[in-house]
Amino acid sequence: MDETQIASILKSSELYPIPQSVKLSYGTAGFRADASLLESTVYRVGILSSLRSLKLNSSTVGLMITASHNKVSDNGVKVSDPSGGMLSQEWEPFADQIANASSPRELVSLIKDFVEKEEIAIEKGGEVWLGRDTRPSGERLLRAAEIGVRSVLGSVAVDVGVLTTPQLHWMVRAKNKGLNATESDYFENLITSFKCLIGLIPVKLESSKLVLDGANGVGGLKMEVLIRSLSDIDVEIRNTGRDGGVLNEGVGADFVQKEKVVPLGFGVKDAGMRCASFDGDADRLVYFYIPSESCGGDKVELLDGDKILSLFALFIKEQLNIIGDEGKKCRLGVVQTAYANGASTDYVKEMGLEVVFAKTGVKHLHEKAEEFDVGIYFEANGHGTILFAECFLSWLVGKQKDYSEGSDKHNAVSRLVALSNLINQAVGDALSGLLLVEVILQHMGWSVQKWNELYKDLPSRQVKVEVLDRTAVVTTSEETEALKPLGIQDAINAEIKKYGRGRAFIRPSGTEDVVRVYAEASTQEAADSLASSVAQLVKSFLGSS
Ligand code: NG1
Ligand code: ZN
Repeated sequence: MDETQIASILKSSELYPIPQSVKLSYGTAGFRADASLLESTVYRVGILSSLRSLKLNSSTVGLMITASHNKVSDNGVKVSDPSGGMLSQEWEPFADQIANASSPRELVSLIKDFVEKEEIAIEKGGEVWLGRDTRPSGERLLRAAEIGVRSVLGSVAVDVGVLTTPQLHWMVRAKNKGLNATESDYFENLITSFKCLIGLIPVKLESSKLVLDGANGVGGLKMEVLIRSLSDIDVEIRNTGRDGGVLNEGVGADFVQKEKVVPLGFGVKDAGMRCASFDGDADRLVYFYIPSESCGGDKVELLDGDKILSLFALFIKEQLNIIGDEGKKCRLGVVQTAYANGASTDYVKEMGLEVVFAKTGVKHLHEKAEEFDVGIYFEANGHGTILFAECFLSWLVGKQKDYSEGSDKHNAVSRLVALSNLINQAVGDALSGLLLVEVILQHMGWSVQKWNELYKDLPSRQVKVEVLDRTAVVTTSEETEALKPLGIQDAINAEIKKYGRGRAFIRPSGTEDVVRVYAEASTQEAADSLASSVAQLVKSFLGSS
């Protein structure tokens, strides 16, 4: 790094002093904190993104400003690698170091060492695309990111506007593959592949209306644009954020999945209707319906990420079976986390699929799904997608030419090819996931209730406990056992033993300052009670904040 470059970083970093008393870490999904604390972090992630681009031959890197399902006063920043996937985990320690560097001099010294170690030719100039969700703090943070990117001299920052997280990842991936990569190309791709799948439905019935909860975030707004071009789907969108509702407050996929109650704007008048919720940046999707017998109650029947995964697995398996012996050779696998409902795991295993487990956080699931010809991954919270291996996809495209048009095998192969285009291959995407669910339900001729009958969820409960120091909880690599604090796992095991089909675990959140508790048991009362006694244990071992 020459003197001009050093001077550039020293000068710009003076604008973004690090706030006192924050220690940030690049967790499950980048950095997250109260928005007022984040300017210096976002500025520094801007620098990191330029370096990442330079390291990879000036490929385009994405920088997304969002705190997803967290409250509106929070914000966050995460990086998309040129592949459209999450930032390589090898760079996370560097992200932590620079985010916490206490002075401009220390920052420069860390960057200098890293550039040398990674042999980054800093003179060439990188390219970073910057996206943000609808949070009011987004614009200010985006300016900080731009300054960070440009402080690496010769690097270009492109503001691609207000987007969902998966849109940015998709655009970055497309750009680096040399494909058309604007937001309209993203929509065009969804529209074409959705229409193709609709056209391949054997017996088309009239489909009923879907009611969507947009979490008062960016997803509902983008969905409004998308449905203008789609005639085979009837969607009513609520909680668009235009009617005074607050982002993620009493609405959205995280709220519905965790609380299992109706979001604001929904009620008994919607009983029996097929409903769906996005989260704040539209990378999570869950479905639900209000049972008619609830008579004014606010409980919902939830169809979470596990149920979406099961529906996708069933449909893909059906197409592979139609292709016959050659189709059956495809390695179709499923990736879940410890939060997956035990009943869903049993269901996919009974279908004959391989199931593997990954640590919480999509980056871990994504990596494992890449090992299959077709890998389906979902977190119970509704974040997931389907990955097609390049060689399997080329095989499918070849088969499209071999089979005669209109034959069952040709249709099955064409469905899989269209599906691979519809589903976002970069990250979980609520918009593309929703379109895929809708077309599969139409294909099967199923109502949401019929889909829900695939299997019955084991009752579960998730709670979070605020503690003095969540890093005091250390788990095994599968996150199902706590190694620290010493003795807590034995105490948890003793609680679990008291319940039929009991299962419980704790782990520190990577996105919030809490310890999460998950419990499953044969009845809801038992799951609630197990969760609450494990939460008590967490409080007594760690002390509550
Ligand atoms: P943390 O806060 O680390 O539990 C949450 C979700 C993850 C993932 C990230 C990113 C749960 C239990 N955890 O992580 O699955 O989606 O947020 O948004 O839902
Ligand atoms: Zn999200």
